[in-house]
Amino acid sequence: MKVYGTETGAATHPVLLTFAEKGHEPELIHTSVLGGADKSPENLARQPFGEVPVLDDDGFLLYESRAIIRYLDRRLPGPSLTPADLREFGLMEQWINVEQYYVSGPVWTVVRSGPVYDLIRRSPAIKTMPPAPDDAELAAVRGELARAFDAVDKHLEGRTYLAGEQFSLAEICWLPYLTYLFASNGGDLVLERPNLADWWQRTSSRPTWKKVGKVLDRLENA
Ligand SMILES: N[C@@H](CCC(=O)N[C@@H](CS)C(=O)NCC(=O)O)C(=O)O
Repeated sequence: MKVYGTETGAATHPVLLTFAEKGHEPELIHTSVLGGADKSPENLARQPFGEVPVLDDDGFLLYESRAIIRYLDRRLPGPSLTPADLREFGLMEQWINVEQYYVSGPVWTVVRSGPVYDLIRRSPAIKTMPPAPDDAELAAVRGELARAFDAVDKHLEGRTYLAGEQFSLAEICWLPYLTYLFASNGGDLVLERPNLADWWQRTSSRPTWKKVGKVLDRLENA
């Protein structure tokens, strides 16, 4: 199978991590976001919104990272990343939605204030990207993250993972954004919440994530 994306992309990471957790490795076709390849006619034919990742499974094309990981979990042999228990399944879906609606957007605003964006600013692509947030905007998004992280910290009391005892697709959705938050001077928001900090330690140290969770450190990688 092929994945169009970048090895440092927070939206490509869940797909790469799902492959790794299932014991597989896709062919990653580097589609440079900073180089504008995501907006190329070829990529727009695959992904009409001009984004990556896109999965190509023997000619069957699928986009949207959270759809791709659910597909892969059923498509690939290997350990299931979806709890069989109905309530645990519900919790997994709840926390995927919390990531999508309350976490990844604010995290990206924090990223725009930090060292990763200092690097991106040296790229010609910065013309098409929003500016760094001012102090008021940064404080507001940190407040939004604090609210979401208070909720997850409370939920993780007495639990190993977001859905219960099993590492699931919910962890796969959260890890990339928290990793970029740490790389952007926002790790204090995680570490000051004890249950979330323990969960972070448990999940970010997985060999699969250490292998695929590469943060942008060179413009050529993005
Ligand atoms: N909702 C999409 C978002 C994908 C996304 O934001 N991808 C980034 C790269 S990591 C991208 O394509 N950025 C280009 C852009 O924002 O125009 C998904 O989850 O697949």
